[in-house]
Amino acid sequence: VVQNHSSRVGMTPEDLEQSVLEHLFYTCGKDLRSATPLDVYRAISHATRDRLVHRWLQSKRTYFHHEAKRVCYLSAEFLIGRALAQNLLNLGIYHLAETSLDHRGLTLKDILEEELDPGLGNGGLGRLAACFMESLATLQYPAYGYGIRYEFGIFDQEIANGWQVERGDDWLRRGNPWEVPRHELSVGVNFYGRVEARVHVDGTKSMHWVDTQTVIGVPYDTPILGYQNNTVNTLRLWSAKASKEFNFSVFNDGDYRRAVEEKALSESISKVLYPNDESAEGKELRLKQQYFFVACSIADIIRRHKKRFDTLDNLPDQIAIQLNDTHPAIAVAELMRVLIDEESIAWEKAWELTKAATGFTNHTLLPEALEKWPVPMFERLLPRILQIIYEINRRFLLEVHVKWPNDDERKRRLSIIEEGPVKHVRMAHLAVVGSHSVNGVAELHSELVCTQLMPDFHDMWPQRFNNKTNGVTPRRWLLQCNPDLSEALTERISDGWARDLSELTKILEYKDDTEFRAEVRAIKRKNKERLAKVIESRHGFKPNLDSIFDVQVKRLHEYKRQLLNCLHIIALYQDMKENPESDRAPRTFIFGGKAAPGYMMAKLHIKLINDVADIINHDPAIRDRIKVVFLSNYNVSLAEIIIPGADISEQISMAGKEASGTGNMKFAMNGALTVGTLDGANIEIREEVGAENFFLFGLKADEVRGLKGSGYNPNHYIERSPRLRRALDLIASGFFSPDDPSRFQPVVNELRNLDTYMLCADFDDYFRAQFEVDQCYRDPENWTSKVIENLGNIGKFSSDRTIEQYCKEIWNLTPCPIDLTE
Ligand code: 26M
Repeated sequence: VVQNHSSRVGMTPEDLEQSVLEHLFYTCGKDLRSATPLDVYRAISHATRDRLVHRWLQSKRTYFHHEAKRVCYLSAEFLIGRALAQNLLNLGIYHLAETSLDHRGLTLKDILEEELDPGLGNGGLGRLAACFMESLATLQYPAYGYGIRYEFGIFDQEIANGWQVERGDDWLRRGNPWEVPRHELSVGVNFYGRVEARVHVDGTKSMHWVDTQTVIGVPYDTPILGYQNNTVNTLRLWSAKASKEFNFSVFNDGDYRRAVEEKALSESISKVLYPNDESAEGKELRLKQQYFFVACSIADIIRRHKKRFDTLDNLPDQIAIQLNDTHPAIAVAELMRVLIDEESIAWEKAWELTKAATGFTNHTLLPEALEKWPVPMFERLLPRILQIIYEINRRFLLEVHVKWPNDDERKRRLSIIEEGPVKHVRMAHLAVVGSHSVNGVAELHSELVCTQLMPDFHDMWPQRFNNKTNGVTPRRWLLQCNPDLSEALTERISDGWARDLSELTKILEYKDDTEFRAEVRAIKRKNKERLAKVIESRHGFKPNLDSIFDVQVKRLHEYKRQLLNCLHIIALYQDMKENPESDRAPRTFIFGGKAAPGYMMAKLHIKLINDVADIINHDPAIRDRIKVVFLSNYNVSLAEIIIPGADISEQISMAGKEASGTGNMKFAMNGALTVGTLDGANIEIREEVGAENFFLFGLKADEVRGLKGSGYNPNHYIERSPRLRRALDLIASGFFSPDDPSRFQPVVNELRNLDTYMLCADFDDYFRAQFEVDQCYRDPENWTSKVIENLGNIGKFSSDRTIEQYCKEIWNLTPCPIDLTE
């Protein structure tokens, strides 16, 4: 029975109010008088979820009946952010909910704050997966997201005495109204054990992975709704449960304590997200996590396929599997294992199916981020998978041999197995060999994947490599986070931009419209006010709304160069102290971002920023011409407040290191101007918005490479830049750390001796670009016209465009609209 006509899912104000009251009563066990804001949040969420259910079922039915090809997006991270506001907007009942609550003296904005932000990702890669899921639903493509239901997401960051302190993120403590467990679809996953070869009477041989320890994967489904359509796709996250049989046997041995211990050990697999971005540690639990969610997902994919078809021959016509970085790359071997060991398909056929189904996206060029697993560990944990990888490699190296006979050096470079005192499995190699498509995430990055990261693979299969420049969803990153700007746009160019962001070019017509310009400025001021209130509540002072809000929010990493930003602040401070009359625009420097807990240098950079803030913010000579704020616990919901309030977006990575960046896009979409290097997607953003509307500085990627090659010496630059020298000397003198004058020696030493990320080479040009920002800001009309040029030309960076390209050029998907009356 289709439920779309019942009042339980009706869209009138009366229906919605009725549903919320019923959930308050029956789901929360409360009446209006005793309801807390959390109860109201839960009731509204359930009422909203009810309105997704029939769309969800109808989406699944439609995909099944139409035999529509789907994409399975495998990702260890989905940084989805809060769900309620987004679902209300996509359902088209946000304002309805707002007015309903209003009538009862409640504010929707406050209720939304009750939702805990699911932090199931580290940063860009996880957030990209979330934007992709939203775009896929909006464009009506059949899609499943597969990942891990971490019990603890990315840690909560507190700042104590200027240092980062980590706290566990118990994001499920208030329950989660958005997920539905599907116990009946649980999957068993094997670990350890050994492989037995059995020879059959007909002479054939089969392999059996035996004496294994089984862990159960329980799927939890979250609905992903498209923007004002009926498509609801599924994000399926796996949670680890100890298996019964395994427990029983131990219980029967009478060792109760051990039984409980081993149960806890099994369930630790999905316990916590690893908080390292861009650095891979060879930890066994991490490999367990990867195989766990991949094996569950592959089993689920095969089960669903077999329910509809009696053959696996058409698997690649029905599903596309996309690997979000190498974290799920083991899927290549696992799919081979299932096809060969469980479905008795011959190797050649299985390999053809696997390659045709699989695509791989690379997100980083940093060598320390490339995943490789020690063979001994791999063999103990996943003996059958290792065998299959060896066979994949043997056949692959044979192919290399045919193409380049007697080139052992090339074979060594290409091999999936890295030789050495301990052999390692190179996951990126496995992913490239097992895929029909390999893509980078911005033009420059994709180019560097071919020429620097994997030149031998590119030599071998040039057609396999392609680019898909990242994008972000305009529903969350404009419509939801910036309602005033959204309304101003819609008033001028109607509401089509939210589905087709290229329509933003229509706003360029209003570039010289004084009224629109004034409105753009007023909106920015209001968003700065909103941000200023957050700063005031946490830091006890309210930033000057006339100052430039200069923002760098992203994970802390040396290559992203928060330290360069900090050096600029120190230099500006010294200039002002020396020349108190110097007439520069007041600025509020805002930082946010988490450092990996074991990344000592990044943590020291946080401390430096906070110590610099402490001195400068309290220097009476500076008054409020410079303020520095490090906002703790940067996450998706904080980004939704910070980004619309920014005047300047800092995108200052060393050229060639930031694969794409996606924050850069969000800022430009919200009326900030970029100070940036020619790195990642910055290059394409500048191309789109125009060089005159972008503050460019710094070395280019090939210049960085050239300098590195010819022996880079930071002292060469330090000697020539009095400003830089003075800033470094000030840090080294202990001026910012009087309680521990040598605290920042490691920072200064790194810059003077190595300067791995070439801050010294870029410093003077950065300072110059920042001076131009200053000059420009003094001319509000000029500034505003640059802001509008950015807005009007940012359409390319919608994840809808990115997803259309994946669908056409890699996945071969066609839209499958959902008709509720069918
Ligand atoms: C690896 C091993 C163990 C634990 C964690 C990891 C790991 C986790 C996340 C490694 C890398 C991770 O993320 C990398 C990442 O976020 N890359 C960013 O991807 C974005 C989306 O494509 C790009 O915009 C960014 O430039 C890129 O840095």
